Amino acid sequence: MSTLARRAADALARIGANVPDSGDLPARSPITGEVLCLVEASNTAAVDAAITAAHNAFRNWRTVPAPVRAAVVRRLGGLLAEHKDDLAELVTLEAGKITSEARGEVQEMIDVCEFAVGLSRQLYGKTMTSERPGHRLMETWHPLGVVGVISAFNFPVAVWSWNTAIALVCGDTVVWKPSEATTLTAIACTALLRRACADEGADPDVHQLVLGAAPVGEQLVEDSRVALLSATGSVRMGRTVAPRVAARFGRCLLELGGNNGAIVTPSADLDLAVRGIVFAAAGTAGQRCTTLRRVIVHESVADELVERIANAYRQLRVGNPFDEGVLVGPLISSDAYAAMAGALEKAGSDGGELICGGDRIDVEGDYSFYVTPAVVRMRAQTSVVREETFAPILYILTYNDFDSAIELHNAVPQGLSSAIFTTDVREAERFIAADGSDCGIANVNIGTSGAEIGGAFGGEKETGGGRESGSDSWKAYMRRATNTINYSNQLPLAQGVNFG
Ligand code: UN1
Repeated sequence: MSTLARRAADALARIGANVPDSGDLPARSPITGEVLCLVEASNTAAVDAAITAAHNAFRNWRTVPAPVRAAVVRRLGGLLAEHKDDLAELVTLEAGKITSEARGEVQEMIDVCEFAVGLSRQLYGKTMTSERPGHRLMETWHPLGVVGVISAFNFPVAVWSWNTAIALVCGDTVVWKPSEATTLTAIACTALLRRACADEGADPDVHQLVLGAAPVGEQLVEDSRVALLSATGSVRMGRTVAPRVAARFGRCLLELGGNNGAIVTPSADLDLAVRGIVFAAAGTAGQRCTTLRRVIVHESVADELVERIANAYRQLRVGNPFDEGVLVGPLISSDAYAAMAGALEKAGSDGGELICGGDRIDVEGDYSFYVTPAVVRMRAQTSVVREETFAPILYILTYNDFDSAIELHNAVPQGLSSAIFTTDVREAERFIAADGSDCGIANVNIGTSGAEIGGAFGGEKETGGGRESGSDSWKAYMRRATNTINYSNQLPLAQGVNFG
């Protein structure tokens, strides 16, 4: 067994999960490109059985009071805190994140569990005044059913927890299909949740794990017992999923691509802007959906900003994500590297000037893909800049009047996250106003990534319109009933209708 395979097996064993050893799905590590172990994929019958089990479990789970359901989520949060390092180790092994970011991802899970526990006593419905005497009008929120969760490799555990912690307190049951690239973290999370259910005397069937490639997800898409499909991934995936779920009148919650921009104005605190930009653009090797991909900077400060970013980039250590001091780990696959190289070439032929980075470097041999984060100065927002390339490429564009900066910012098909760096209150307010950023997340003086769980997370346009995690995102996981109660002995009709 190699060192990495041993680390994975040990972390799984400490968590109390079975260590997989056979099957046709290779669990790989992007750190070296090696196969850590083989995992069994779910065949059609297994996916069907998982949906059936979740569907059956729902019948009882929906009647358990929400604060009682929350006990499972509270326990899950406790187990996650206890196994934070073990789960973070698996996240680093499978997704290639540096340790601090992997731990941050697990912290995000712990936070969302806490949030969901509080939420379990706040699934509020409104009471409205009725137009009829002796009547009360109100709304109640009820569990929806089975929630299918399709998640991506880059947040292999946090995105599952945003969905699952909230869905469980809402009274739904869950069938999870993680990315094929991150099956071990999924096995680990499932083991912890099963333990939480056992400790709290809850039915473990409320959560089901299914593993495999796209056809497994398609089964969730097509099965009318899946009431809500919450899918995180590419715009291309969303385009196939959304119409198929809509065709059976199911619900979708989509978190698709981002192409996040930051405007830097002449009044910006450049020290702060540089730090915010570098973390958002190069962190996680550019593989967050919230990664900063475009900077739109005022001409008067553009040269200075670019020089400072390039200086900071030259100091970023790229390498094995377990190594102390490394800030940028590997890309997930050879395809990711090919996409990055292709985009850089296209940007070059569009007249872009490569300021720094973009090189593949040998860290752990031929089967792993490490790159130096790239900065490219563009003369115009050409098609390659309007696309999301899931790699660390930061395009720099310039502007000379603020309205055109906002126009340029919004002139991409995606609408997830955005930021402005300014000390001018008018610019800051305008950026977050109705005619400012058109994104689901609009920040002032912080970067585009690293959102807290307390807010609703998601975006507009091709990002898909879904909202997960905090605020009132829970409403997507429940159905609303409007109730009119007549406590009089008359039967007045609404709108003054008289019927004999
Ligand atoms: C994602 O990349 O899919 O805001 C999610 C952030 C993280 C979540 C990113 N809290 O960057």
